[in-house]
Amino acid sequence: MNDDAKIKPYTGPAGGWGSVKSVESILAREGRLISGNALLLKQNKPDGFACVSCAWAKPAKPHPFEYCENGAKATAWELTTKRVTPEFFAGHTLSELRTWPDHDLEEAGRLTHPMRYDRATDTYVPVAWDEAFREIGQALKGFDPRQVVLYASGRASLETSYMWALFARLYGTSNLPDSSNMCHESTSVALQESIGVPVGTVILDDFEKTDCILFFGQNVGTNSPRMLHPLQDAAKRGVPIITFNPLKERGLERFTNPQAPTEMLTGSETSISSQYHQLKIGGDIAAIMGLAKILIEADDQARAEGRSPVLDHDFIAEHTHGFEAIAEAARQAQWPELERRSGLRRATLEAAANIYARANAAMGIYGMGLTQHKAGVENVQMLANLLLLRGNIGKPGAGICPVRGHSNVQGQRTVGISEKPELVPLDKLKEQYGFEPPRWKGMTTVEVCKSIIDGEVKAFVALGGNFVRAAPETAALEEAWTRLPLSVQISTKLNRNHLIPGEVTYILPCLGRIEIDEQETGPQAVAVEDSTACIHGSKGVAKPASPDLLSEPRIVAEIAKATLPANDRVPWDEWVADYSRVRDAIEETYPDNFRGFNERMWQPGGFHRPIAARERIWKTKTGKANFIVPKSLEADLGIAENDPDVFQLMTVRSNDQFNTTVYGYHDRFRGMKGTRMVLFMNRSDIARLKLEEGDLVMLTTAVDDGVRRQVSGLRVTPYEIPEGCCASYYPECNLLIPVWHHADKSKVPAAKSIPIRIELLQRRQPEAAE
Ligand SMILES: Nc1nc2c(c(=O)[nH]1)N[C@H]1C(S)=C(S)[C@@H](COP(=O)(O)OP(=O)(O)OC[C@H]3O[C@@H](n4cnc5c(=O)[nH]c(N)nc54)[C@H](O)[C@@H]3O)O[C@H]1N2
Ligand SMILES: Nc1nc2c(c(=O)[nH]1)N[C@H]1C(S)=C(S)[C@@H](COP(=O)(O)OP(=O)(O)OC[C@H]3O[C@@H](n4cnc5c(=O)[nH]c(N)nc54)[C@H](O)[C@@H]3O)O[C@H]1N2
Ligand SMILES: [Mo]
Repeated sequence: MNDDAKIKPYTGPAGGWGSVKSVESILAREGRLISGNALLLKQNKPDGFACVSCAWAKPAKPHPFEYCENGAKATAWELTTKRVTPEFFAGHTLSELRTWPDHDLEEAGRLTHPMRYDRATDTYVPVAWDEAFREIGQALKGFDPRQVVLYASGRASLETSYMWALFARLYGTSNLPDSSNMCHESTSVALQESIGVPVGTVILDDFEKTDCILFFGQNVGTNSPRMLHPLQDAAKRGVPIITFNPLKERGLERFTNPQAPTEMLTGSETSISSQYHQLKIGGDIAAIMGLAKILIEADDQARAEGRSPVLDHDFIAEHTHGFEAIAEAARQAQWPELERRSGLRRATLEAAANIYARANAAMGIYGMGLTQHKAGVENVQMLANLLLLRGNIGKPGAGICPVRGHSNVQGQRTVGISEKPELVPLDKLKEQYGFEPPRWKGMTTVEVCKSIIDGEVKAFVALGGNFVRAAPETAALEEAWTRLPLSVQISTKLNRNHLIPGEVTYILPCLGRIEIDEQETGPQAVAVEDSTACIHGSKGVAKPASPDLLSEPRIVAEIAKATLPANDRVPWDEWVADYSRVRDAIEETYPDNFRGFNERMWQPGGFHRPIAARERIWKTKTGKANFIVPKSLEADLGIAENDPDVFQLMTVRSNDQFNTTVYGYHDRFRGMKGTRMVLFMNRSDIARLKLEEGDLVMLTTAVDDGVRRQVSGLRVTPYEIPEGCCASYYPECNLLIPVWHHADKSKVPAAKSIPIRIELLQRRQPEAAE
């Protein structure tokens, strides 16, 4: 913990002056106060670049400053004037760098030169690009493609992602896990079964037409702050916003728009949530079943009495399958169990159900609070059930809205990065490029972790990300990583994964999306797909961090050329010279989604690819939207059930990080300053365990599989969170997640419900609690 750590409740709104100050301090720290400010004006603009932070939609008529506090931080972080050069590496062994905190690694600046690990000196040494490509290609040729993993973090553009997935299949592997496997894969699996599309159905326009928003398990003020604008507009129109979240999240309570001068001057705030329900971790299925029970029983009664129904029976009859089964499950569910599992009272759920029952068009918004559980898929399907009961899919102002994470994570799946062959038009690829693509199922992230730990993976090539830090089972994974024959990281900044070398290890530094990408035919643009399936162009505007950097498409093409036999139907060099030709190829593979790609990506607001469920076309096995009865009312069955000393731990993000990238040690909205090593607990749990605020504790995972997993030195911090639940930060707590602790159906690590025990390590120091 930093000496100046301070923990005090935060009393301001989300946004506001705190947000402006926070942006200015990071711009100053990264040496970018003046030029960074000018570049921010280009963020999320038709002639500018798409923010590298979250995947929230960009409006067609952007605000003058279409960025948020965290988008601005992400920009400043990428545009930093600091550099990690070959001299930097010469001066620091990996053993030394491993003692640095994550924050300091990335804070060291942008990577400038391709590097290869030298075991004799325990340092990275520079390598020429062509030599690196030749050696990597040579090594890949010698492996069984089934033992090679091509990981992608969700930031790379549609063009790069298409080339990456094509390279994998030409090479002969389906092992294409991406960050989505740790994130919204529960959504992709759940919604495909429920409504026949793997993505959300809501677009920005729907926010203007909705009259009820149900908000589950997403921390909008921190993780998708630009979404506060449509939420604020809706709240101002009087639209009820009903939030279900174990933690009181400031962005869901109050917001002052930092870009509205009068709001800033007068300090006026908008209340966001009209109802805020602090349910138990993993209590969503029970809570939503409770809502469904209230609606279904009220509907039974209304119909028996000849009053107008509560449910949309025309929609149910014409468009859905399985209504009777879900209705019966809801009628059978017992209130004592629903209350115990959700942690909410029946009266509370009635208050929410009353609002929902009156809305003509309602939407359900959610994030990692639903997806990262053992029953993450069932969580999402239960929300879909609730929406279907009143016909809330496929009409204006209604729909389901998973808030995606990385800025192109949804798009990567659209253009073929998937370990599931059935989701990719393999016959089309075969015809287009004249080869036989592999048809076997590739590994997900957790399967990759297991295989690395078991020593079965020969090579791991990463298109961005920080896999060892983001994945579960950190200790075993790091240890096994050192035996990987080949580890290649395509990256912009130094991170933990670079410090865990395999037998042969390369860092290949690339341009970021904000930088000008000059190729043979001139500066290139790329495209990304946001959370609402809207695709738009992005042009780099900043001078590259180093003349030695290559673009991601170029790096992918060079690795492919060095690995694969020549195939004149795959014009790697022509694609790199002119990315619009990659877009032509994407259009040829996916004509329905990408018709007129090169022109339409520059339309104001971009273009929406068609989402069948929006049109009430159901591409499911039954040909209808499916009500799906959850197997249990508990999202994390068996955890912390019978032992009061076992707690459910959720691992969340602070307002000063982007995933494993730690910008700083503050979490303004949660009142934390100077430390991330905290454990948020309910006051009565603190008292019951005879702990005190400021005590340092150790957490151990409460499972019995012969592995000891622990994190030490977390500071006990009282917080508004239900009893039996606690919260701490990701990635520090990833050490606690067993690799087998994941969503049953989607394999997303269950990072929001880790069973743990808490032990006192050290009594509070008198000054620590000030
Ligand atoms: N600034 C910033 N922006 C980001 C990111 C970042 O790290 N920093 N990461 C990006 C990425 S990749 C992603 S996926 C998104 C993540 O954005 P979020 O989905 O907001 O992810 P988390 O921070 O993990 O927070 C999850 C929320 O779920 C709540 N929660 C936990 N358990 C439960 C539960 O059982 N039920 C319910 N109802 N709620 C629960 C938590 O209290 C918390 O508010 O953000 C993206 N945007
Ligand atoms: N316990 C716990 N674990 C979690 C989660 C959780 O909530 N709790 N969340 C999960 C989720 S939702 C996600 S999405 C994953 C995130 O997992 P990842 O996507 O693997 O991790 P990031 O931290 O986003 O990756 C950061 C690194 O990406 C590189 N990078 C940044 N920009 C670029 C670029 O433009 N190009 C390239 N090539 N590289 C770039 C930088 O080197 C940086 O160090 O973590 C998951 N892990
Ligand atoms: Mo994510």
